[in-house]
Amino acid sequence: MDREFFLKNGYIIAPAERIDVLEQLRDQIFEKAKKMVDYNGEDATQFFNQFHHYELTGTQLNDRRFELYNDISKNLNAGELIYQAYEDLLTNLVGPDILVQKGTNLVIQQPGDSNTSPVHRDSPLNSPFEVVGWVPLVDIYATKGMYVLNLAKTDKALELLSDLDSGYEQFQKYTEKEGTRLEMKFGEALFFWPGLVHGIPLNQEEETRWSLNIRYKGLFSPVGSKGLGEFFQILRLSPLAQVALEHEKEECSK
Ligand SMILES: O=C(O)CCC(=O)C(=O)O
Ligand SMILES: [Fe+2]
Repeated sequence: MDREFFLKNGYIIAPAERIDVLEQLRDQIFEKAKKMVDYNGEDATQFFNQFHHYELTGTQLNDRRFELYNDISKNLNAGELIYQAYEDLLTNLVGPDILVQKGTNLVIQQPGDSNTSPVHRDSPLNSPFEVVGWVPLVDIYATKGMYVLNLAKTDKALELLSDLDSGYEQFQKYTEKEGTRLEMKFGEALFFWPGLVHGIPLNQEEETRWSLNIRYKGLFSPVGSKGLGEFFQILRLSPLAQVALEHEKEECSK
């Protein structure tokens, strides 16, 4: 992992260490998704990119997306698979005792859909000790993806936001202008510090974006508003932590 790049920018874009695991996850999502509409083909990429031709919007789309979210999180175990696909990088970033977000979010951003995430930061609210994994299931370019401010630009944007009169407008304009527009191939994932400012442009391409986002954090790092139990679960333990936790359980039950 390019440590220097992450330290400077607060994010990193990395190719999968195990593309086969990511392809397996994408193909399983595709198998579930194609049953929700009338598609009999075998091309996951084409299906995702051209999904807007089914003209699903509003609650119709939301209901299907929610069903898929449940499937992806529980049955496909996406948190584990994404970890396996980027294992060295994530262990480097987070350490050996790792929690994973229980639910893996799925975003389906169709061309022209103005229902996008506004410019925001995930932390504060979420713990600054989390890393966000943003994992597209299709290629990302121009307005099909997301824009992200690096650490220095995030500081500048927050300065603008602190002006109570025109703060949010300036903040939004600055982010749209200065943000790095993501250019990513399927197989690459973005990992970012949740304090970074990021936002979603109106998708003006002729393809739909399908992407996952999920959070990882160290077991022994401070929690935000979303803690272990409700929002996170244990993914990996160091041998020491495993012994210690089992021993603690025994002590409690004495
Ligand atoms: O992909 C999106 O539309 C939103 C992503 C986001 O804000 C996040 O993953 O924190
Ligand atoms: Fe976000």
